[in-house]
Amino acid sequence: GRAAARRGFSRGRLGGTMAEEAKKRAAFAAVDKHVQNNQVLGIGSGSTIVHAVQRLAERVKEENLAIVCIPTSFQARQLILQNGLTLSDLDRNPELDVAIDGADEVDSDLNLIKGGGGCLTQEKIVAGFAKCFIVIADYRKKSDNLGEQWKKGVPIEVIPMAYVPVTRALTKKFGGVVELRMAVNKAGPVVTDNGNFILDWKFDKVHEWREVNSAIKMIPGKQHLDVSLVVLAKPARGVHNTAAFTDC
Ligand code: ABF
Repeated sequence: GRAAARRGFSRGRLGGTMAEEAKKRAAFAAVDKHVQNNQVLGIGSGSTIVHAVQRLAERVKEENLAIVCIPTSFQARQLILQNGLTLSDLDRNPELDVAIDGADEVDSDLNLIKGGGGCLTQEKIVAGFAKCFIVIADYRKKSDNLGEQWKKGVPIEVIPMAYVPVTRALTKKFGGVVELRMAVNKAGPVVTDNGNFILDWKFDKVHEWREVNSAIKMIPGKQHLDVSLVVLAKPARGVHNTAAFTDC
């Protein structure tokens, strides 16, 4: 109903439009506040980043900015090229000024679930080499505890040969249910940009995320856990129910 639409949960046209508007406002605010001339920028993945890249392209054109972009996925690479921005890579630019990305959920301690879109490993690598990491999260992503908004679990990229033992190790240690992410047509598993699989860990309680993050990194065969414990310092900007968070 209307209340649901107001909260952005409606699947209808109104809800969709409101959600896009919220993403756009947060993305524009983030780019306007954090992007400056002569920067090397990491470009995240997902649907929010599309708005950020659009604003970036406008600013580059209007202000004649010299910006170099490092993609975090095939999608990000295409976005950079389609918007006429300068594409680079970590070989040429191993250090970034700012990485900008979306998130699936942000809790009140600013822990994030990322990787719903399946691009977590490259996103994390690119963010890891940036001096500053900006997360664009509109109001729908905000929750008191991880799992309240994002119901699909914590994505974990895994080397294909290891997905069964990693699944067992995860559930043994932390409980919950682990699912191998399947392609939409169910013909086979989703394969990431890196040729790996994705496990979605549906946890059944609130965890100490920092500990979980470190523990999962020690399981052989997994690539990354993206309960990105990039504990972000403070809300940088709130614009009409949207927020861009930063750890700069
Ligand atoms: C990426 O895109 C991911 O880490 C996250 O899963 C997703 C967010 O997508 P959207 O902006 O479409 O909500 O940042």
